[in-house]
Amino acid sequence: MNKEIEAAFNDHLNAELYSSYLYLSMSNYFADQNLEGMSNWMTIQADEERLHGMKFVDFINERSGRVILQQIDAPKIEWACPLEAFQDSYDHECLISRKINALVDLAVKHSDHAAIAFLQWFVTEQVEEEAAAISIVEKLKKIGDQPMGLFMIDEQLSGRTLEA
Ligand code: OFO
Repeated sequence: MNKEIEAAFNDHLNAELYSSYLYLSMSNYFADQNLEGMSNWMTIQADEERLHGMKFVDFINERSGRVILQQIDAPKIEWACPLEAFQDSYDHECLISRKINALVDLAVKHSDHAAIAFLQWFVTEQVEEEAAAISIVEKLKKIGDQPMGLFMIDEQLSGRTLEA
């Protein structure tokens, strides 16, 4: 495995594990607010991010690279309101999309077709991730301070189950 790609994939593995940590932190913020549906949604999101990280672990190992686990930064722990938390999650997904695009550019630069093919799953996944987060952000903006609307969204998000 090309050393520059190996290092970039290890860095991205850390980014996926940080994503998991961030969403677990949001899940516990929502649990503290008695918004169990939003807490469930974020717990599932945290589980998915760990699985995304494991895809990088498996790929690096399959290509005879070396997985190097790095320190995971402490995530934010408090938000002013549910909207702020979901806005943060949308912004974070946009950041991850930019990182995935940079990995694709790097794989193209090195003509690493296996890495390009591997990354296509993530390119598609990021479209879904951004869409899911912005959809909740827009709903929360519409309901504003109405508790009934908040409880309805919370109930809706309680039904999410692990897919990835
Ligand atoms: Fe939320 O995304 Fe991973 O890749």
